[in-house]
Amino acid sequence: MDEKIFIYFIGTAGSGKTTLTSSFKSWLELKSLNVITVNLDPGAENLSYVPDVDIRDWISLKEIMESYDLGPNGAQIACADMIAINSEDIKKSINSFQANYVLIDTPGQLELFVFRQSGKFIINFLDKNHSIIAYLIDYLLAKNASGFISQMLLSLNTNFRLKKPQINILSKSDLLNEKEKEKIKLWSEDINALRYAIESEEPSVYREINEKILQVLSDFDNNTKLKAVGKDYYGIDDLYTAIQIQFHGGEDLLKD
Ligand SMILES: Nc1nc2c(ncn2[C@@H]2O[C@H](COP(=O)(O)OP(=O)(O)O)[C@@H](O)[C@H]2O)c(=O)[nH]1
Ligand SMILES: [Mg+2]
Repeated sequence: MDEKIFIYFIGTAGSGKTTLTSSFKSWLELKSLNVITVNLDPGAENLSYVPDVDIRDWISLKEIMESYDLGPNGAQIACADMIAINSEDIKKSINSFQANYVLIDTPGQLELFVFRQSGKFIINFLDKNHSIIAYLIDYLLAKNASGFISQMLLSLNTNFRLKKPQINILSKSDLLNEKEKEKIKLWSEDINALRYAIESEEPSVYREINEKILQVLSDFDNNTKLKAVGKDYYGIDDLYTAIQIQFHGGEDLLKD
């Protein structure tokens, strides 16, 4: 079967997108599955994997800075918009590979891909129906209830913008102790536990706004359940299973 599934790793800067792209690729290869990687970050400097398709072959952050006399932030924005201009070439290059899984590492800053037009455009252009978002939440930003809630809102915002199936992932979970990991997972599964935590953290004067936000999260609770991943392939099998359930009704493509 050579139908491709496109998996986009999205998250705030430093949330672990590149690292997870790399470890998911080697995990799939260990299982003898066909996988390719695509780097869509024009500003990437040191990648921990060798991309099969690389946006840097078409766009150079340095050249854009020099040609248009832009600083690094302006150039990142211009480069992000140029991803769409190169979409035809990117698609051709991806289609020249036989692969079941296409892992796509997105630009460092989430807003460059999620809030601008080019991200949504390229996802639908490459494959409207077989795309899934692996949304990474940095454990460091989710350790208290207020941080956790804002990360969840950002995840919902991504879902609202891109309108694709989405799996929420707690990244770098090897840096959390079991108690912390369980606490964060509980918040993602039990809105009352989250309500209790935010009420203990913030003065009651904020209760009304907090309650409204909790209501939004609770209404979209299919999107909040977290899968924890970390070093040494921790949690990767759960991530793989969640993707299989989305596209193959749980059928396992593992050959061994
Ligand atoms: N301990 C640990 N560190 C990680 C993990 N994933 C990423 N990191 C570190 O977090 C930093 C940012 O990761 P990176 O993949 O470049 O994030 P990106 O900006 O989202 O692509 C790097 O120093 C990584 O080594 C993980 O699962 N465990
Ligand atoms: Mg990266």
